[in-house]
Amino acid sequence: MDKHLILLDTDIGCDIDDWYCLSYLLAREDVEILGITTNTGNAIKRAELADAICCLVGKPVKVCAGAERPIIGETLQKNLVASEAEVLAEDMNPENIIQESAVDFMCRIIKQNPGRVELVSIGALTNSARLFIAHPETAGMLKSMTVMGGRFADKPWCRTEKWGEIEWNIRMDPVAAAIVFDSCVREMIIIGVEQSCRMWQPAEAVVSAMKGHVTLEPAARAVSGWKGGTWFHDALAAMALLEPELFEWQRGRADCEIFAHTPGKVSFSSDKGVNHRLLTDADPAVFFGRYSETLGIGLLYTIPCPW
Ligand SMILES: [Ca+2]
Repeated sequence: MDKHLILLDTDIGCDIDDWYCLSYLLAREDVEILGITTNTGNAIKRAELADAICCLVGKPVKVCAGAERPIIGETLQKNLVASEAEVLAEDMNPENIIQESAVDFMCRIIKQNPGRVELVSIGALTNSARLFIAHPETAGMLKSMTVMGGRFADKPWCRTEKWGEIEWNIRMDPVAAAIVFDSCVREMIIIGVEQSCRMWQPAEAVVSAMKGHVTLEPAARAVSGWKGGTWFHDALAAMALLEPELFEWQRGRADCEIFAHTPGKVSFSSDKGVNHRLLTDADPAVFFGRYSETLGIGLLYTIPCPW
């Protein structure tokens, strides 16, 4: 069986769903993570956290710290500290982090595996956009790129007052998003927040279900004091890539505005002949069922997201 060769670009460290996503990828027998890059504030600490999580399951992965700031302007990321890293402070080993620019690191991995690498972006798109600027040929050498980002539709469960008009990952670097959506990646897989925000569970259910799991129990420690609940946006993105048959899709083209008064506003035009694919329906019961089965935990979908 040919494994999925994944290159993961993440802002792990201050929103727990990156940790849920990485745990899902590590649990899949059909996945080999070729490398991890990090982005947004304190990227080095985020890299150390990602490395520590991989080491917990005995699957060390090459990890490299990437861009902390967007391509243009200052970062909007207020939480510059990767606070979740404190949970694994004793497991961190800064010497494991690859001392190379994230762009060179990504380029090398893609060129060593032409046509086979699946780039999964679950944070700001800065590293990917910088890669495509410096080495335009790498976009066409990817097997696919998965983007967790954008808000493409109004849904009763994804109201503007809660989620804003511009989704977080795109807001972190709208110019990078425009470059990525405009690139010549062969298969662009897009998960908007209007679907991912449905993947929510109360914190107490998560803490209870994750008890005893090698990578998820420390994640549960990080969320144990949280009021309300916890989202699984990034884990949905990984599952949508690896198990697309579980979900509904539409082909078309995604775009990101950068010159309008709302930079970061995205749109999607339906077109069967275009190589962008947007997730249009994801059932939370199906998602949590598969997530629990893959991780061997008892996390069941109990109540819908109250937002
Ligand atoms: Ca993320």
